[in-house]
Amino acid sequence: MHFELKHQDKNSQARAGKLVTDHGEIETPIFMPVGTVGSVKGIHQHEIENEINAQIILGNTYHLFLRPGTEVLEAAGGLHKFIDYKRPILTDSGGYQVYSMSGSRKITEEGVKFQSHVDGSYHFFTPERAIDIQRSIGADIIMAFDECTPYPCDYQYAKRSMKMTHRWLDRCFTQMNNTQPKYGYDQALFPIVQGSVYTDLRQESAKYIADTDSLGNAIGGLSVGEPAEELYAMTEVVTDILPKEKPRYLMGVGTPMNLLECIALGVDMFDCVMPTRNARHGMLFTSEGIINIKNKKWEKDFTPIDPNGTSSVDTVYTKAYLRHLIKTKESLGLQIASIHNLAFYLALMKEARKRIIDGSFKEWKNVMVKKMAQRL
Ligand code: PRF
Repeated sequence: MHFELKHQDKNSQARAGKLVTDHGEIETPIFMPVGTVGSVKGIHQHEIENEINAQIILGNTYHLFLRPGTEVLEAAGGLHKFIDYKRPILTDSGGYQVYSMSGSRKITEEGVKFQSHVDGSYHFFTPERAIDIQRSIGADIIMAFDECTPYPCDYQYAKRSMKMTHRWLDRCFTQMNNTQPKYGYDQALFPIVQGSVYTDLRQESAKYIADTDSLGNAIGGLSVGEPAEELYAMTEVVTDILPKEKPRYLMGVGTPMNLLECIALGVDMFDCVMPTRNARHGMLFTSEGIINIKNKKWEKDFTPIDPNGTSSVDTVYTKAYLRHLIKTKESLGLQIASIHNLAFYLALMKEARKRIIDGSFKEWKNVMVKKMAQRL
């Protein structure tokens, strides 16, 4: 895998680049739809590629380990073959899901003991184990095993946790060096910066991670309930330190506005459940603002879902029909809304990239963040 920095914006830290993997190229900035258990909820792989035009999707080690399990994934020949998806995949390490999903958990220097949210069974993840499982899944980009601190988090806890995440990172790299990819293509390990909302800890963590010979880096521990100003401030502290020639991935972020602001701070990659989760509740993101399609005002609105939208559902179906489908909890409604939101996120990234290259990113971004925050 390698990354080519194609263009650096003159008026912000925004960059346009190209990430080359054995499963194809990714033009950055990019948004990665979340396919937790090997499916982007409600959307066929065919639509992921052709309607949404995603270049990379995300899977979760925690979920895939619990179901279907590594035995099935290995027998299938890896996740790509199992789900019949030929483009790049990234897996998160479980370092976040064991905290957000599982019942009880106990963190020690060795690793994390946790209880499955599926059947209550107990499991133990270590940095080595997280690498082994990600070898079995076979994603192109795999993540280091970390602790994502909650918000708020006191300084001493954040500091101890960050230091442990760094020691866990060393163990992840050692395990990478002691093992081989299982399916004949490369896997790149991305380390994760932690440090909560403390500038000195974020700087220390970013320096530690900048000194590794990783092919890309991630920023974790944000978008966990802190105000947006803190998200931006910490992102900027970290992107100032992380090497320019490697891609930067901001984990679990965020709203369309968050994405544009963080692109301006030098972030290249994003993932978030928001476009799909909010779609299931009838919330649509558009270039003119946010629509709650369940609202009565759309009951007899027979205009297209989004006349400016890039996916076919945007112009084929009306707002009134989508409202009806969501109100009656039809699975087709969730599907159409999810395709719309994901296509919107991907089109936004594509436009951002074009604007970075032609020099109009900053002005465009400032207009867009205002428009997209409106409620229609
Ligand atoms: N660590 C990991 N995955 C994550 C996060 C993190 O800190 C976040 C933070 N918002 C989302 N996903 N491993």
